[in-house]
Amino acid sequence: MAANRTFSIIKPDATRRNLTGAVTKMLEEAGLRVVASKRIHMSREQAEEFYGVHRERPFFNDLVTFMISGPVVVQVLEGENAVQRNRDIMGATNPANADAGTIRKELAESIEANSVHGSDSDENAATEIAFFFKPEEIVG
Ligand code: RTP
Ligand code: MG
Repeated sequence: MAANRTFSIIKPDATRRNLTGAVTKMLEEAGLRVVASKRIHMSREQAEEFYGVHRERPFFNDLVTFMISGPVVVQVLEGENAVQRNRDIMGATNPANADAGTIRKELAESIEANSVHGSDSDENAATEIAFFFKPEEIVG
């Protein structure tokens, strides 16, 4: 399987607890390489657009408010089966259900403050990468 890319966000609960390095270390140890990274503070409009697919979900407003509650680190990750590899190391959405050794089990606070986002398909990865990065900002 050829190396490919996915998109990751280190969420505000993790940046607030100074866990950017800890999360990145777990991603790297899972075989992913950070080929683009920047720390940003999303606007409400940006977060609403990014999570547009969840607009009708009951948790949408809380999720957007959480995602703009502090800085995040947006990253492009490269590796074999990058999307699935990242989902595997992230663990289940709710840290209570996540497997031992996953980022969410080891580091997350709650189903909302769950430390990381990761694209769920190659198609969404491409869309999400383009939402935050220009091609020249990604150095493979
Ligand atoms: P993500 O998109 O962030 O990688 O996480 P995911 O696929 O595991 O979860 P998803 O269903 O796409 O939900 C997106 C984010 O919304 C928050 N959430 N809150 N309060 C709740 O019941 C609830 N459910 C989901 C989480 O921050 C989740 O990552
Ligand atoms: Mg999702």
